[in-house]
Amino acid sequence: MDADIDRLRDEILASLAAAGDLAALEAVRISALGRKGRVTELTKSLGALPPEQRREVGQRVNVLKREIEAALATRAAELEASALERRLAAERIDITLPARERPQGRIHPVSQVAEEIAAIFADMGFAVAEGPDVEDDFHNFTALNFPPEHPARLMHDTFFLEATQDGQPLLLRTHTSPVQIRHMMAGPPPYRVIAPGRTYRCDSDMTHTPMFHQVEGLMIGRDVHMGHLKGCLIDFVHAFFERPDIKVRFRPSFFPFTEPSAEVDIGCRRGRDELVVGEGADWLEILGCGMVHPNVIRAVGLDPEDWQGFAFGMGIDRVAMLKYGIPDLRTFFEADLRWLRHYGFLPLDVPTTYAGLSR
Ligand code: 2NM
Repeated sequence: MDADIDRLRDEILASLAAAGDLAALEAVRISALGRKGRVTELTKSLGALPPEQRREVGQRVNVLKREIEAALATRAAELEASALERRLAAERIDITLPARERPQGRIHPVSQVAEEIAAIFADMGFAVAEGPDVEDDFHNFTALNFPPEHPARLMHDTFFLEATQDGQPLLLRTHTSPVQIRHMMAGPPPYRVIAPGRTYRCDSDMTHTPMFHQVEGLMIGRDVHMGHLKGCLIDFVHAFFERPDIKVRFRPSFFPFTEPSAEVDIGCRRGRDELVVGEGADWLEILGCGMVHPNVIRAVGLDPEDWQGFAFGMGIDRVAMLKYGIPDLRTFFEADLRWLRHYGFLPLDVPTTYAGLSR
């Protein structure tokens, strides 16, 4: 009997050690300790033994039962631990890798520079205004004090559309000034806006494209004067080129919509085939400006004795080329992905004057 119990014990412990997973281990438990299990059957057979043996064998069977239970628990813990180990290995994530891929798209330098300019003027209290690309003669020319025979109105510069409105020819705006005219006619003064956007002129060579980008600004109040114009634009130039030491000069000029008018030059150095902004003894024109002409103030229904101010305009494409060293204007409009990956900006690097315009 003792030998039988020892053999049973060895067999059960061997199959228990051989169980490769929790399901196999459960099968071993049922075959040993289940209702029809071998140890259970052994317990049931004790009744057939003579009373003096029954007690001693009964104790040995109990010891066997507890030994098997303990071995089952140990093996179960082992199997659970190795199952967890395997799952952790299979589901491992390398958290040192970025969770998202770097964005592939790039912001075009024109968009980037327009955002930079808007951020600088936003700090000075200017809102952004927009208007239609298709304009009429009144908003693009007449309200801006262009005389009827002004050369800029001619077919040569302006794209006229075949479509008309109220018998008047429609055209593609030649500057963003009509946006400012619409802004002034839409609500009461004071005004402080910039108008960035596409503009069109029938001109195409090394340095001109038929569509280009402009940003204009307008500030109208009761006592806005030339000092405000100068301070505003000098601050802008320093902020935009991120160099407070750039030299700025105002040179008299002429525009139909401003009086007096000026052009703004910045200090630069012209090398063999390079142009460095902010050093050297040469000058480079970057924007036009002036005090808004009384005729323009009158055209939008205000009295120039009460309201006055300044306006300015500059080419976004041109200042983008200067700031980011892009040599050829025409490449801006070729939609060349290799060019865009080289000169473009990351979408998450939104320009602000406090975190840096360009990083
Ligand atoms: C420039 C230069 C000077 C200008 C004028 C106006 C308006 F609508 F207020 F009359 N907007 N922009 C202006 C003035 C534009 O571009 C070189």
